[in-house]
Amino acid sequence: MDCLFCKIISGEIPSGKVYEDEWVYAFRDIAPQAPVHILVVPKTHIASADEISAENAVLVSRIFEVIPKIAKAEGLQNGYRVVTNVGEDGCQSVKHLHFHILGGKQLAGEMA
Ligand code: DGP
Repeated sequence: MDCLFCKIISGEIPSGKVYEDEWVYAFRDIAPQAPVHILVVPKTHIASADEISAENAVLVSRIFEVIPKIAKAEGLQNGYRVVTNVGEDGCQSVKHLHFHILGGKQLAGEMA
């Protein structure tokens, strides 16, 4: 499968890794939209949040266990935003489920 984030997870493409365990990989976004902009992904390929099912939902749970740890390590004690884009209308550019952690400044109040 020709998936950019699968290649990042495998190390074929370098990334600024901030966290890794058996199920989850997290790395700095190449085009940060906030002082802290990290992508958190399941190591297993899931195309988007639209593909979350009873069979793979445990991976999403693992991701959401990791997110507060990353936020703490990045000093986001004043808050942050977690975003996942889905499909064309959602402006998803990489078809591997990923959650953006955005923080390090007062974020915009509007989300769309
Ligand atoms: P989205 O638009 O939600 O699919 O977000 C994809 C994000 O992936 C976007 O913010 C930029 C980031 N990105 C794209 N290519 C690379 C890459 O090669 N390395 C890293 N670290 N991030 C990338």
